[in-house]
Amino acid sequence: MQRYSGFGLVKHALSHHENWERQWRNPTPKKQYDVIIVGGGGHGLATAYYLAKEHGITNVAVVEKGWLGGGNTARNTTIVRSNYLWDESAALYEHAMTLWEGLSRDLNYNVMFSQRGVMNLGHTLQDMRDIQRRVNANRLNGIDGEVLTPERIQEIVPIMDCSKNARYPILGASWQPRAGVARHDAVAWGYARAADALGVDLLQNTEVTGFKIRDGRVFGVHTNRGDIEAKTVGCVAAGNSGVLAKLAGFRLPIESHPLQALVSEPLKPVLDTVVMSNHVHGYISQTDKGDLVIGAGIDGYNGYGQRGSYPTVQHTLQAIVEMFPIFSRVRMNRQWGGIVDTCPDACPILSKTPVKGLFFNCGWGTGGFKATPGSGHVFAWTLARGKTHPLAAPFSIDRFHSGALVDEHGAAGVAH
Ligand code: FAD
Ligand code: PYC
Repeated sequence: MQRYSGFGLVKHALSHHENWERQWRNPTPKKQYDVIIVGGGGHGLATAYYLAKEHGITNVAVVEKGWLGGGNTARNTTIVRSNYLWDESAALYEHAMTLWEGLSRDLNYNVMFSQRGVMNLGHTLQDMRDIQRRVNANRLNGIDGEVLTPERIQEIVPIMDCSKNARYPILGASWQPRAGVARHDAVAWGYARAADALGVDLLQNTEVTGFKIRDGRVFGVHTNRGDIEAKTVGCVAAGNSGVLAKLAGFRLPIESHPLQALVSEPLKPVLDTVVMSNHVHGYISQTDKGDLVIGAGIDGYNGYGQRGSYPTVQHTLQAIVEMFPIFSRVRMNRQWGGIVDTCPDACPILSKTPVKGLFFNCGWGTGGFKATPGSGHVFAWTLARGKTHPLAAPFSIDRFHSGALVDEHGAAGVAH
């Protein structure tokens, strides 16, 4: 793996950004691999990295139709937390959290994981009961969390309107101090560089257009660059998972929706934590560059356009201004959308499928960025052994037949 000395950094700083080494190769697809990962977002790249690093499986291709990390990984608002209600999901997201805490060192790449705390506001008595219940559940699972009073919230976020005169007065909040944000692109690039260094082929501009299936077993994929064979295929394609399942001949209980976000013009540092309100319906943080990062819920219709509609933006900004009147004259710089794959219980699918050798990792909906290292870690284990990792077992497709759903709509919260 490339390591820069102090001299190397100075050389690159003075080079006018010329002659930088490529961070990963641009290989020609081989005819055959041991494992194919479909989707080069954070989850797919993490899966490939852990396959190589932890299971010694390096004859792996990540097949990406666009550029690495250009899907939801590039489009998300980077909130990382593990304060989920039920034991099954809390265990999975907390597994991810412990990996986040060592990720920059593990990848030798600064993913800028900033544990600045995440606050979920309560505005009604029912909100406060739900908050208390979830914080209790988190603490029983060894996950940090506390319930904040309005006075304490005001101390942490002095610029928020915590007065009793606010239209939606703040009655309290849950607070996870270890939660925070990370630099989304760096996560994709860090995993990509590390996977490439271990021998994984990262195939960009390569779209999977079908699966090679015989006698109920997968043995490869069709792509726009020719067929590639492998006895194990893992699909990690977020908003396109339903399309891929259809190509493989089955249906997933998934809806694909646009989810939007916005960033403002850069401001001086004014907000050093993450604030989310399910009830007023908006969330906000400030990047190290100074931009406010803002979002709320999905657009209600299904679609594959990475855009979203104006009324959702308007509603989101109204919510932010209710909580932060001080931002009423801040100008927005950019808006965009991603396509999120939502399941009926707001939980992911990490599962075998009706096709032998074909596995799906999807359904993370509006909240999968925080899971990236944990998802890759357990999915790599699953692909390497051909059986489901214990942390992934509750999230198999079978739950939609058995009825053993894990309802996390409360914790998925603001965006669902
Ligand atoms: P992606 O990064 O989308 O990667 C999937 C890849 O598959 C894509 O690059 C795509 O091009 C590729 N692909 C699809 N079809 C094919 C094909 N046929 N052949 C080859 N490649 C294919 N989560 C959080 O935890 N915190 C947040 O704050 C947060 N905010 C969000 C805000 C927005 C606006 C959005 C849209 C999402 C947000 N999320 C958040 C959700 C999060 O972004 C996703 O759950 C997560 O990034 C999914 O990662 P992924 O690697 O599975 O998907
Ligand atoms: O899962 O925390 C989250 C989240 C916030 C915004 C979008 N998703």
